[in-house]
Amino acid sequence: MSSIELGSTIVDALVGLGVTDVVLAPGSRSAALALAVDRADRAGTLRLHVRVDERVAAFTALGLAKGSGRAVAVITTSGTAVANLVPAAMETTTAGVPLVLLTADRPAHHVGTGASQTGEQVGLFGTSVLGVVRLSSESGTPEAWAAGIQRAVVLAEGRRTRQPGAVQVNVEFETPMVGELPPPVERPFAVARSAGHESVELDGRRTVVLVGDASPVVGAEARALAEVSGAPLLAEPSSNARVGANANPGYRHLLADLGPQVERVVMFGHPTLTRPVTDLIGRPDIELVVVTDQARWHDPGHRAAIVADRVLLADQDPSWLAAWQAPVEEQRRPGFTQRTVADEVVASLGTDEDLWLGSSSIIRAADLSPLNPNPPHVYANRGLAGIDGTIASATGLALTSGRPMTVLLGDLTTQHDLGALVRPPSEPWPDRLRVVVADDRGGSIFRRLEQGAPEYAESFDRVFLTPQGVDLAGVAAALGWESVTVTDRESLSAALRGSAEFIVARVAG
Ligand SMILES: Cc1ncc(C[n+]2csc(CCOP(=O)(O)OP(=O)(O)O)c2C)c(N)n1
Ligand SMILES: [Mg+2]
Repeated sequence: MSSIELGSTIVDALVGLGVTDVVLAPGSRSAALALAVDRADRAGTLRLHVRVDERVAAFTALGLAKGSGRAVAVITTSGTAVANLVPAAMETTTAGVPLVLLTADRPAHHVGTGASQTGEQVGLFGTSVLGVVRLSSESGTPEAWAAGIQRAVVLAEGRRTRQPGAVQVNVEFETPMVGELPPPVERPFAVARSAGHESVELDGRRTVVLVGDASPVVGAEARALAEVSGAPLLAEPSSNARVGANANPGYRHLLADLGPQVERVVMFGHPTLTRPVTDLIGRPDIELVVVTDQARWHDPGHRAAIVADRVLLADQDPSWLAAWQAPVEEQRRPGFTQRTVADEVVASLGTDEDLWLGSSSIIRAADLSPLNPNPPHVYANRGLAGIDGTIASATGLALTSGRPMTVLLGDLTTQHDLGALVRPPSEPWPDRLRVVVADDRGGSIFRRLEQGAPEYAESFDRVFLTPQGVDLAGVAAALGWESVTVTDRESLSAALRGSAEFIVARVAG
């Protein structure tokens, strides 16, 4: 990828999103953008305005945007030029006027080296912008760049937030900064709706309903859509949609055979758990429909064709659903494993209970566990999938739900949050909060990642696995929890039926 391709793609995307006016204050680092907007102006696809002073350029853009109600883009070179946009950014963000600040920059590795016209441009606008999008000619693809421009324009115009303002798009251009412009590309964009009441109608092409981490309300909505239309339901463990005849816990394995036949994915929530799912939603040949009523939408593969608050899906061919209902033959590791613990815990809970899953292997194990016909509400911190604060988060939820809460998590995840086991005296505390630790003595997820390969064996234990050997049951007992250690399925099952508040399951790593 090159700077001229990046400049050209940004301008194509602005045109595709309905931007009609661009103001340019010339410079060197922004050359690719300058050449691309000049061509678009000559072709009549947008109107270019050139000003020497960036502050004047930005206020001119403000006037254009205020008059038209549409986002106007301002292009600057790197260095102090960028800071000249601050006054107009302050005014537009406060007044609710849509502006896209395209600030050309050097590649990040030049910042702080004394390279010419190079300073910290990201963060410069502080609270004067609604958000920052970062693009670089050294990484990404034209699809990714165009998707970034789409997010910037949608945010600046407040299409989903109803709060217009300024958005910075900081664009790193590597040398050579000029070259032959590639032909303009027409880009169809996801129509990001804001009203939330209208539904988008989808035809009957072969569709799967994919549900990542989602609230019980969103999970129920996703399940209803799949069941009404007869579509397969691919539901992660914290989707709250993992139930009913359209869901199959073996969906991850079925994707290998049936994935290539998928023509459309209707996605709810935030899927994060497995590679086959990430690959599916990044595929160029499927139509990705993102259903969300939030301002931001998940689309890591930059493929969303539609972003909508609600959809109606035409009936699916019954043989399509039947193919996804086939039982899956699994190869399971023998012995007492994270999978055994996940299966037991998921099966032991009922509809009037809550389950909080820790990050790392345990939530992926639960992704293969048999469906519970009367499932609990399931929660997890999947925003950034940290192993921090898991027990404290579940405690907070249990304090509002008033329902019995079981937290199921790994040993390092538990150790990370030991402070949450201290019950503050005289403070409100959940009536029934129980912790189940799948203790395999270390971060065993890393065994299944790239760093688990034999060539890194010498460093593996120290810098990835970090086995701690903490007597977690002893620590919990010292803090007043009724704790027990179990080493097989039967004793775990008995402990789950009993009164233990802190169960350590010693599993194989
Ligand atoms: C706050 C935070 N620090 C580091 C990580 C990186 N990380 C992901 S999984 C993991 C190990 C978790 O170990 P454990 O809880 O024992 O689960 P296991 O891998 O054994 O299933 C670490 C350190 C993270 N996700 N979050
Ligand atoms: Mg572990």
